[in-house]
Amino acid sequence: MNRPMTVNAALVAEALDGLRSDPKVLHPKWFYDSAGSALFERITELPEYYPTRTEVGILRAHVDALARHVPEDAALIELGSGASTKTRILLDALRQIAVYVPVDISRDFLAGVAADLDRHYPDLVVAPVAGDIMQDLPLPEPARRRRKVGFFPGSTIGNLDPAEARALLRRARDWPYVAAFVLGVDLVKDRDTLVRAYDDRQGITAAFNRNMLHRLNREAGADFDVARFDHEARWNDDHARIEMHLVARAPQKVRIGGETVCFAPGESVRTECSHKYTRQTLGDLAGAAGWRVADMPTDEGGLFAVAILVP
Ligand code: AVJ
Repeated sequence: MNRPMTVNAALVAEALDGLRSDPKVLHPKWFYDSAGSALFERITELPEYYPTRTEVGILRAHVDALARHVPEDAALIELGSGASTKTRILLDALRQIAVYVPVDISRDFLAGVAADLDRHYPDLVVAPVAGDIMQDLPLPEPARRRRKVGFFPGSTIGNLDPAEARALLRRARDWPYVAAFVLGVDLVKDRDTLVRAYDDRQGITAAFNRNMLHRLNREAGADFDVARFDHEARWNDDHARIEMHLVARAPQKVRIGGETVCFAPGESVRTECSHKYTRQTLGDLAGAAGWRVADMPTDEGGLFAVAILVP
């Protein structure tokens, strides 16, 4: 007999809230179960998805420009650290970093990353913090009295709406002894390049998007007929963002949390926004949070930028 499923109550509540809103939305944080995280790793290697490889290239080519803004004996605080792959570019080049604070929602994942970093960087103090980067998290003791540099790569700030992005940068600006903030941002460019980056030919991004509905079926007791939802990546010019949608091909009645959610034919649920910036809009965002853009190196193609913000 199948074990009764343990329902993820937070997921049920938040999903119902989003599915009752108009337009229907779901939060992108729910993408990242183990299946979703594995699909995202595959996305980063897709030919159409340029951000990851482009940002790594910029970090490698401009690490000296970064070094000028990292004080001696600094604490590097990374938001949404994940596998800390890009961080190693900084840790290898910037010997002045004495403390590394990876902040991530997954406690288990952090433990693995911290243990691995301890082995590779014996002189580095690694002080992981498990938590939601949208909350005001307490900084660990080894970082408190040190000069701090924030690191938020990947253009993950693009997932936040402007008010949330401003609030996150403002919280970092209020860190005691903050010296700089290194921020990966995807830049506004031609619509086709942007849409292709979120709707690849192999359908990996479509599978990543649909996995959200599989997760709701697995963990929230929903009964989405996932195959009857089409993946769509749309450029929203008014908000300068790519939106990922799952579009109902036919009328759908979905049971979740003891309620019924109805989709009309063609109706979508928006699962993610990825805001894109220009030098001007990034400068406006940084300025509104108390920062100044000291430098903003890009790749030769001008696809992506690493903004170095200073107080
Ligand atoms: C990890 C949030 C930066 O917005 O580009 C990739 C996630 N979504 N392909 C992004 C994502 C579809 C990615 N971030």
